Amino acid sequence: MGRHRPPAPWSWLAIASLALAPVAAGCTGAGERSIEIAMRYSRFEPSTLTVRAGQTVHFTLRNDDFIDHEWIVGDDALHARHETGDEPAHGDRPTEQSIPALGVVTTTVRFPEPGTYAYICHLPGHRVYGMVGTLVVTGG
Ligand SMILES: [Cu+2]
Repeated sequence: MGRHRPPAPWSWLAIASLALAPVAAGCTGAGERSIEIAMRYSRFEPSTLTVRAGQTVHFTLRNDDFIDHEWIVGDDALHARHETGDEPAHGDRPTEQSIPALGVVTTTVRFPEPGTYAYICHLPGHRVYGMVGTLVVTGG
């Protein structure tokens, strides 16, 4: 029969997410954690997070804005490189993600060392505007 449903509004988001960031299979279990970070009005929510060293963290990065954003997590040296760099794309490093306007990207990261790291959007002007978060990795 000619039954035809209009595409659900979430379907293209799911497709974009799959295309951008294939996520590891099996996302629940001991030593694992899921965290969602929203990008809204060019701010990260939440802007502070604490995880345990060695924990496998599944991040869902949800961009609610009509402009693109980045989520790049690491130490000061890494951020200094991104601040001055001009990489057009971030390859497939799980700690460096581009999230298109209204898109959702998933990534899985393990932070082996305790420390205080930052997650920052390095698109022009976004860091200064306040697109900065703090990730504390506590001893396992
Ligand atoms: Cu941004």
